[in-house]
Amino acid sequence: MTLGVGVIGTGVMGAEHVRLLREETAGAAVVAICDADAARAQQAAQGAAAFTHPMALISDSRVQAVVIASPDTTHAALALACIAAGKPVLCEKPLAATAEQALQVVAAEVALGRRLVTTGYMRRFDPAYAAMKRAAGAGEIGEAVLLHNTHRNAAAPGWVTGAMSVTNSFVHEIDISRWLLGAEMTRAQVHAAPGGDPLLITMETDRGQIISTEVNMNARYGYHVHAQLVGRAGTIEMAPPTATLTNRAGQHGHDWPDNWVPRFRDAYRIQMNAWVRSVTEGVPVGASAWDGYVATAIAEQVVAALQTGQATALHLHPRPALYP
Ligand code: ISE
Repeated sequence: MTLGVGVIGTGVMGAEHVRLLREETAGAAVVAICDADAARAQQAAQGAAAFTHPMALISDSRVQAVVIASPDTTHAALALACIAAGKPVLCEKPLAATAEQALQVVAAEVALGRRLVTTGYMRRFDPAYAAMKRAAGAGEIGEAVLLHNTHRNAAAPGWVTGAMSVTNSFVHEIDISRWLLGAEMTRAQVHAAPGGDPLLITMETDRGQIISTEVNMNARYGYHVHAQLVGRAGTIEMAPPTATLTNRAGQHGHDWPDNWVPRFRDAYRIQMNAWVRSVTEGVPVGASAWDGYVATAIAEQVVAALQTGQATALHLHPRPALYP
């Protein structure tokens, strides 16, 4: 069986998801594309149906499942529309622009009684993060007590405004830290360099672990994501994200990618294949709507902590039984 997928948005991530579905995903076909710009939608569609209104794509009978890759502020309403239409959806992170909107998505799934939403926290499918989780789970470094994260963008994308270094970038560390450590965040404090970038964010978990994260939107030299997990009996960290090392001009080293697409290419591919399989088999995979809510809710409270500079207790809505 081939799953008919409709993709909403043809920006950086929409284009990559379409490419993955067409070239590197088993069991799926792109049957529809939506972009507010009709010419862009038409061009990306390459013969598939082209829409300028996302609701038209979601209700089209050829579309069996949906990928949302439109701007962050549109995610929650579109995810809600997919749930109302009974269609599985891979929604780019963040799930919503506010915790309140994310909770509405959770509530809609709870009312339906089953999970249709996967939130695209693709780092869960990254081979390096997965290896770190496996090693920590197997007790190879003893009890994990600290996690150091580095999240550097070469340059802030043009659409980054206000607190988006937290709500659009740091949300990844919220999600991957919970996933790696198997814990929830309980406290956060934010230190900002003059001008507000970079940020150094510390969080504590309900298991007493400490997480430090540098979020840097203008590192200049390239896109650099790194994590090191510190256990009582050792550490495990990511190796440089390239297959080769170069000697040239008196220097030894590797190149850095420009942005997250090449760095997380494997993660996006593995995520897309796992999602298509999960839809076909009816078994949810990846970050849930609940995980999407948690990341956005904590990000919102971290933005408040950024204003005060104080250590702040973090709170979550009670977890519904649908998300064990
Ligand atoms: C972007 O939206 C992403 O999701 C990337 O993974 C992240 O590294 C980047 O900072 C975000 O702006």
